[in-house]
Amino acid sequence: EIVAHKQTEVAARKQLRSAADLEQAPWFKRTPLSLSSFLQSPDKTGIIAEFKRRSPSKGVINGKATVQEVTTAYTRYGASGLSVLTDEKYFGGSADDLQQARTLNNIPILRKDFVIDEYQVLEAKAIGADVILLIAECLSAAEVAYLARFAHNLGLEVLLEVHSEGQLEKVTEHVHLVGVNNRDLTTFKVDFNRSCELAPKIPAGKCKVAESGISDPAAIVTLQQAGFQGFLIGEHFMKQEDPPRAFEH
Ligand code: IGP
Repeated sequence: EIVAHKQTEVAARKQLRSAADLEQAPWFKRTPLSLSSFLQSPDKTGIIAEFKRRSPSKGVINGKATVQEVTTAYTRYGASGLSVLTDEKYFGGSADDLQQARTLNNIPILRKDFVIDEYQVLEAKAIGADVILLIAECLSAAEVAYLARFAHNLGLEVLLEVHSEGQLEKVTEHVHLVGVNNRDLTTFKVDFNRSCELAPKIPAGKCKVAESGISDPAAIVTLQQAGFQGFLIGEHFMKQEDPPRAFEH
């Protein structure tokens, strides 16, 4: 269902702005930052902090905080990277949110969306993203391989999200980071053990990222011991009365 919606959305966006036009965007010439290097930097937290207004599982998480105030606070408090939802229909995000974040922050930014077409990869580069997300659940092994190579050739890093051991077969040489989503995309259930179980099975040399449902420092320590270098956190920060303050605790 999501894939069908994205196909329609991409077709409409192509009409508004051609791929050739995206390549003329000022950000297109920028050299992207490497999220995998930032995650390994000892003076950073390993946290990839997400700007997320709402989600299909939780409804509205925060309808009033602005992308400007939240992302600059995330950066100030030591995030290793930012994740900005650009999906409008399910998450209330936009490409413009990511561009705003890019203008104000000099750390890697992940374009959080359901990428199914190379047009969205060009768009990611044009709006100033450094990393794209590919979701194994939504793509065949051949599609992952093709889109990952395409992104890599543009200098973007690729985070491949998996939820089961079988999906690890879709990891290719152009996938730089592997994310284990603790949340099942169909039932929305969060299971921490998922990350710990899959961690040892992730191919060597890939940066490991644990995703979803993380809200306390103890969980981060456990995940670190399991071999994770990155921790993707959205809701816990966004649901605070004052998300910019969340990092102080
Ligand atoms: C963040 P949380 O539970 O901290 O808000 O999770 C992130 O992992 C989640 O937003 C996410 C997501 C996705 C969103 C993981 N994979 C794929 C959209 C699409």
